[in-house]
Amino acid sequence: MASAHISWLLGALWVALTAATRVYNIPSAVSNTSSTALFTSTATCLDEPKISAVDASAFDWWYFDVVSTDPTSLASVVVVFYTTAPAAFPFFPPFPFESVTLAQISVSFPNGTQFSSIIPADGATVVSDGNASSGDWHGSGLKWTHHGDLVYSVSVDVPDLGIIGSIRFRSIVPAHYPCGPAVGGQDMQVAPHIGWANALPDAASTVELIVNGTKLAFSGAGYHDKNWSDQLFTANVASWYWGHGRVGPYSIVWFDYLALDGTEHVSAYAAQNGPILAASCDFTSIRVRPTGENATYPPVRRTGKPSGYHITLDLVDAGTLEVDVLVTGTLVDDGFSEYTRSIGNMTGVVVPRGKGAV
Ligand SMILES: *[C@@H]1O[C@H](CO)[C@@H](O)[C@H](O)[C@H]1NC(C)=O
Ligand SMILES: *[C@@H]1O[C@H](CO)[C@@H](O)[C@H](O)[C@H]1NC(C)=O
Ligand SMILES: *[C@@H]1O[C@H](CO)[C@@H](O)[C@H](O)[C@H]1NC(C)=O
Ligand SMILES: *[C@@H]1O[C@H](CO)[C@@H](O)[C@H](O)[C@H]1NC(C)=O
Ligand SMILES: *[C@@H]1O[C@H](CO)[C@@H](O)[C@H](O)[C@H]1NC(C)=O
Ligand SMILES: *[C@@H]1O[C@H](CO)[C@@H](O)[C@H](O)[C@H]1NC(C)=O
Ligand SMILES: CC(=O)N[C@H]1CO[C@H](CO)[C@@H](O)[C@@H]1O
Repeated sequence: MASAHISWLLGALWVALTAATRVYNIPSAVSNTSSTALFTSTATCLDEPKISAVDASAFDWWYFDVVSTDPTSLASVVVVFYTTAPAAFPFFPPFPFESVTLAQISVSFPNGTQFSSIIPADGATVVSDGNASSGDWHGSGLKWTHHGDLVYSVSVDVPDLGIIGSIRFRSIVPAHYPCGPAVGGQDMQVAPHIGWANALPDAASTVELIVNGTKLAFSGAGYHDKNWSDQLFTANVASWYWGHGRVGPYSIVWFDYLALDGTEHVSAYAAQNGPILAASCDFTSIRVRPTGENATYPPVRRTGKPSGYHITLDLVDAGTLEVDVLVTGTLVDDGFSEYTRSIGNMTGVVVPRGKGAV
């Protein structure tokens, strides 16, 4: 009797594990099989690969960052795991890498001194488990793991660059898709043919790295998302403002994008110590505009980097959140693309519902 009971338990466990865990081995060569992308969510598998193959125009990336919550510090770290043919993605220097599996690490010290490098990997393995995943970009020294859906860590061991250490993320707010919560049946396109799944909109994070003998240790606001497409990135994008941060008790993520045909696409997310207040891609849910220097909108190719942004985010029942972002440091200004990534101070006020509607 007892042994029959035990084998039933093991059997059930085995079924549960095989149903939940999926392993993807991604070769480093460009695929000659044309790629298809998944754009409707299932109840699970939020952080798993979303393209069927990495052909010459498809891309799929896993992005992690942490920004110091000390407003006097410019400390940050960004780690990105790409599967992309370099041509599919314009934010790369014209380098001679053959590999479509590339890892990137960028750090900035509290005083703003920066370092960034892209490391080709010899293929990659992604293991999807529930709504979370782990990834290993073989031979790059960079990988990520997870413990349940809420805790992620990125480990770094790149002796050639002199960088070693780890970055830990503990989620403090729920995951989401562009237009709503992380449930099944959602449209995962934030704009035509651009998929987005935000596993960690805000995470209590700690960074412990040694960079060529210098310690870079800080705690801050962490973030992890993934983006994918079955088309060339530049086929669709004219401008794109995106960011995340904490203002008072709110964790926010904003996105305001202008397509080449002039159509604006937005996504707004706000959560307060846990519950989601807003998760929407409705046109009225958010507006992000540049402010101060170089505030030309829509931006043209010559427009320099704005000195700030104003965000109006509809918190639904809680009112409207008006946020000003003042840029304190620029992390990416690569000189070959218009892509920049910045750190800034955020201040905000909540206008209660029914007030200030002029
Ligand atoms: C794709 O096709 C090219 C040209 O025919 C070939 O050199 C390459 O090995 C192929 N790649 C794969 C992964 O089969
Ligand atoms: C900034 O900080 C880094 C790391 O501590 C240090 O190596 C560098 O010399 C500093 N730069 C300046 C201009 O102080
Ligand atoms: C994935 O997240 C959704 C939404 O929170 C939840 O309903 C579902 O149970 C999760 N799936 C797993 C396997 O954890
Ligand atoms: C560390 O030093 C080595 C040798 O000088 C250099 O190649 C590498 O780029 C440095 N790494 C960083 C993160 O500055
Ligand atoms: C505004 O753009 C100019 C030209 O690109 C640039 O030199 C300047 O630094 C920019 N201002 C800010 C605040 O970044
Ligand atoms: C950001 O906040 C810090 C701390 O209050 C302040 O020292 C710094 O001047 C601010 N920077 C900007 C651009 O507002
Ligand atoms: C790191 C990064 O740029 N992530 C992007 C993923 O896609 C969403 C929606 O397109 C953007 O808001 C993020 O900027």
